Amino acid sequence: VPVIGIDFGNENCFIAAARSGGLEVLANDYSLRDTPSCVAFHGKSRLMGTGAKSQMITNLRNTFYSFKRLLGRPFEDPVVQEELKFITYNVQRSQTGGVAISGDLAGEQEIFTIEQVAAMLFTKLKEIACSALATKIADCVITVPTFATDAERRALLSAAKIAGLNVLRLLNESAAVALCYGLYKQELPAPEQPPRRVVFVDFGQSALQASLCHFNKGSLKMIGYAFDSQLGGRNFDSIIAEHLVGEFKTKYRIDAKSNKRAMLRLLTESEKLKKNMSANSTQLPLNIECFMDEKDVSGSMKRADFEEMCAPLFQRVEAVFRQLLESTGTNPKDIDEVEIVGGSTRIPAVKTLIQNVFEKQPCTTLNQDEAVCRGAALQAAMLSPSFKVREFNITDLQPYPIMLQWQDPSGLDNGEMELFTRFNPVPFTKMLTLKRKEPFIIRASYNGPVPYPIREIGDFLIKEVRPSPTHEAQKIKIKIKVNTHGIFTVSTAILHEQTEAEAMETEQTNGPESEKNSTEQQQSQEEQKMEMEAKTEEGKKTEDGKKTEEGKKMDEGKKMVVKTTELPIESRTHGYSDAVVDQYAETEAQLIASDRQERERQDSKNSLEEYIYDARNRASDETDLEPYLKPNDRQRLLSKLEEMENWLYEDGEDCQKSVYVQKIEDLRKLGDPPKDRKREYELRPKVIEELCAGL
Ligand code: ATP
Ligand code: K
Ligand code: MG
Repeated sequence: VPVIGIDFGNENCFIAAARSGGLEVLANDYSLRDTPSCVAFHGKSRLMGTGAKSQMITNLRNTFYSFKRLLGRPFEDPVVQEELKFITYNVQRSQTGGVAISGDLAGEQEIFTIEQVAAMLFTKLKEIACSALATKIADCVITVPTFATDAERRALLSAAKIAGLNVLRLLNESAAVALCYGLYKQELPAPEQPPRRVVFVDFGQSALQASLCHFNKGSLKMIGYAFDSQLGGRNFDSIIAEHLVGEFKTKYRIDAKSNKRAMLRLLTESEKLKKNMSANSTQLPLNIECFMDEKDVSGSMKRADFEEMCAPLFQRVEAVFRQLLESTGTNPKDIDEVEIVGGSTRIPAVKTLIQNVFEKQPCTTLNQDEAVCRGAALQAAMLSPSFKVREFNITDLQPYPIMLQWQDPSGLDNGEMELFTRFNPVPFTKMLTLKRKEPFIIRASYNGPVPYPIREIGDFLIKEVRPSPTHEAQKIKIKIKVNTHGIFTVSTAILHEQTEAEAMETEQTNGPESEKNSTEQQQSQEEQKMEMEAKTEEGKKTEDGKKTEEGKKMDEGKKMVVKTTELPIESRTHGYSDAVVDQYAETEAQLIASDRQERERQDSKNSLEEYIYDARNRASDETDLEPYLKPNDRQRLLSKLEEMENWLYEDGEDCQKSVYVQKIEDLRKLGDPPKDRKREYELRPKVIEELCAGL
């Protein structure tokens, strides 16, 4: 069974498949390897990918794009408000406070959450993979920006689930690139030798990410991430466009900003100009016909002007590179190589900055556009039981420290600690031990600024906690993890109760704890575990690396045992409940069905149209069917065809599939007999033909 890796970009998606033959980047229904992250409503059906992008300029209100960065965000988020500047479709606050879009679908004004829109794109990506591989596909790895927070990761997972994808792992984009490098690079240092130290720079359409990774044979270890989540190729396009808006104002007395369509065209042309400037340093033209007020406009620019205009952006690029060095305590001399991916690393000034900061020429060992999806497909293959991939160990990390706070209803033992530091490996599990008599809440939040308006990750209510028979607080061991998707969870809470025992002196387990442990280990062998005991009496925190064996600690002869019980946990996190995701999945399935219905309807309408043209041409062709029709029959057929054609453009414009099928049947009664006669004649054995000729 093939598995796929999806690079979900803000501008373009790429899909790679792993199958027995190896790794392959898939082409879509337009034979293109990049599929625009674009969804549109067009009449009765949806268009996704290339089809959606190509009709965008004539269907602005119903074409949805640039939604990757809106997933999981509250509508009031300044980032969302900022994104709205790039957007020409209608956006509103969703019922749950997130982002929703509205558009015309089949004559109705429909509202969908932004996660549903992303799911529509995933439906398309899934279809592309299914048709390219000629089999059903569900298992995949999807990449996510390294800086994506818990809420955004949950939203992305929901979107994939709505589209019926089974996400084996949300993989950080930089980790995907690193994995791609690690598996293809020959001659990596042996495990006991100093690692090969590689910086990866991914500069896409909406964000800049840099990472430092250490490689040995068979393993990679992420050391640090730095990024500017609000700086991408589109920011350069905007600066060029802004400049031209100013020029057009004085030159043509046109205010381009007053017209959304004009602005979008200007941005598109500015992007083209930007790409041309990457290859040429001479003065380059920009022309747009019939731009506004029926005026043609033109402008020009050269690379030096562009670099001057965009200097503030280049400073931000440099800041990210320097931050990577600083946060990882790395000297440029300690870096062996810098690899670049993402479309915006093609800008010459970005390469110069890399050279300046890291003191080496950037390399393009990897395919700049496809490294992310290839890495994702490799990870998918590694996680799928149907593949045997060379043993390769990935230690990824998460870029933000996570703080835990827990309250004591009595108010005496409130506490907090930074449970996960910045650059803590992922996935990672920690054990926290608390003493409690009654249910309590653990709150997780990011301990420092994140590119998301809310620092809280979630509240986790540990239920059914009870005091000991002697009314004392009891030990509760809580398993906390940042899972393989980079999502924070409180996975189990075990109450350790001392009880008097009759005969047994061993530890009893009520909950399925031990079982769970082993399955978890199977799931991620690289997962690291650490235990810690948290005590907050007198404000002290102590960490304890060893597991205390309860049974042995008991005084001998007292016949006390520890009974463990798994406690229910109520998680309140960002994102949708399973029930809502299921409901959205149902809606998506209905939309897929109605798209298919509409496609079939259109197909049968087209068949009728074709039949009419074909029959008319052939009936009038003396080298074809004309000799096989009596003049009266021919006249009848032609007028029937004309009648049908008129019907098609009037009442027949918009009918059910069955109506067109019936009309074709009706036409056939008149149109097929001459065809049959001709065929019969041509197939008639030569002998008979000769016989006839002799008569
Ligand atoms: P993101 O990673 O931000 O989600 P993405 O993965 O869709 O976005 P990419 O496909 O890596 O983005 O890059 C697209 C960006 O690269 C666009 O802004 C595009 O203008 C820019 N780009 C592509 N080619 C060139 C070039 N030759 N010179 C300058 N910029 C380029
Ligand atoms: K991409
Ligand atoms: Mg990208």
